[in-house]
Amino acid sequence: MHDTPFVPNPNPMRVHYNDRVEITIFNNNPDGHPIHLHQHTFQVVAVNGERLENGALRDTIYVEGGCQSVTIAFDAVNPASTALLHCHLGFHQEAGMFSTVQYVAEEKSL
Ligand SMILES: [Cu+2]
Repeated sequence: MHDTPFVPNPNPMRVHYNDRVEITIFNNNPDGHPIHLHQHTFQVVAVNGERLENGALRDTIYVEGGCQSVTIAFDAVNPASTALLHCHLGFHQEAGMFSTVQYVAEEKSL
């Protein structure tokens, strides 16, 4: 099934070690997408812009179709490798729903 070789993402999301990272995933498609982040546990902190008090801890979140959004937050504490962020449906992945989170070493500008 996965004959396509891994191609490094030319435009990864860049994070610094110990950052608290928030990502909002918008789904303007009619299909839902199970979005999976490797090597981190994230918290669901908002659904459709509504902040949650104690959102679930997950490594995959189903983002429903029809202009729904989910915001996840995670601590960037696993710099061992590039973390993959992608839809878990293979045919969506192969169509391009695939990104990466890359740790960068530079000091943050204050
Ligand atoms: Cu998908």
